[in-house]
Amino acid sequence: MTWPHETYSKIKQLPLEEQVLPGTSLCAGCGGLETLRLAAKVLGEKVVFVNAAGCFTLLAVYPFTPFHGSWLYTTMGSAPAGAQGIRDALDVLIAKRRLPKEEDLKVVVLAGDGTTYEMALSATSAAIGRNLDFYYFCYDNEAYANTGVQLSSATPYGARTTTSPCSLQHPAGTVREKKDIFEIWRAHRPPYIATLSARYPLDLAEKLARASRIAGPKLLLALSPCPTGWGFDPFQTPEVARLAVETGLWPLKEAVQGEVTHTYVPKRRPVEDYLRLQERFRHLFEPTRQEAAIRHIQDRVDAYWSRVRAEPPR
Ligand SMILES: Cc1ncc(C[n+]2csc(CCOP(=O)(O)OP(=O)(O)O)c2C)c(N)n1
Ligand code: SF4
Repeated sequence: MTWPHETYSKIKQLPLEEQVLPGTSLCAGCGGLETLRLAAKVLGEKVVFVNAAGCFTLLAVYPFTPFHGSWLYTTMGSAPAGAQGIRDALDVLIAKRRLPKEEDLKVVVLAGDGTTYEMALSATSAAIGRNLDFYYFCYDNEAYANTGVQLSSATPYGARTTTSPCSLQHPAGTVREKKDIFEIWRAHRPPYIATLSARYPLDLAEKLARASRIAGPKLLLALSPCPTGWGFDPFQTPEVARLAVETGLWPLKEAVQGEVTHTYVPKRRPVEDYLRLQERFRHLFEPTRQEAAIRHIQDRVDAYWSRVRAEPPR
């Protein structure tokens, strides 16, 4: 089955106008920035970003930002509360006719995985519970990157971080599994959740367009290859992003009112093709190949896609 594209089916349909202008101090080849750039094109100009501390802090150097829209900086745990305050203020201004409805803004939390999977999770849960009308855009680089690439709950099995190095006691590096934030959000029954990849821009744009038509809490979870933290050359960002999807490690999917659809089903290359490109997994191959760890990662991906094939939509 092919996923129907209602708004974006050709690259030339993507908005030409840039909402995130060049000239930020993020690293060259930052996959998160590319994902945000594409998402912002669809969101348009009338946006206020509520940015939790992280790499994207570097997007703005007061009083300048690369955005056409507005930007508010918050602590890691309080971005959803910041979004609530802005949403309430906008609603009050509209109700009092001090702001025309056409000038309403989309309220978008912008946060890394440390914030999303951990520090702001209870605030996010509460915001979803209050049915806050906001977007939550997570650039998931699978670590606390901005402070030195430490382990987060989004770090995948087998990856090395500065706080989970591979050692004699832990030859595979991280042996915790990545937290399933998609399912944690889905358990709250928000109206819209999607995973994104910058390497699949039409899939990404279509999901942003769908989210824009839905009121309430919306999660947009973007895998964000990080040359600095993952250890690959910046020119390889598109290839790393592509292989995450083609190996089946990063499923592209959405959940509308809780019902999951896989928006692209890859033929599935071996996970090794993806792992081998990155320094954070190098110890799985050198100096000796860690067959059990590589097999473990492959088995988990195989099991995931077997479940997808077996299960009817929920
Ligand atoms: C409560 C709190 N603890 C620690 C910090 C220091 N700090 C600033 S950015 C950051 C990393 C954020 O990680 P993540 O959300 O994954 O975003 P990334 O750095 O990957 O962009 C940390 C720990 C902080 N700002 N607030
Ligand atoms: S550390 Fe990684 S996520 Fe952060 S700006 Fe650099 S490339 Fe992007």
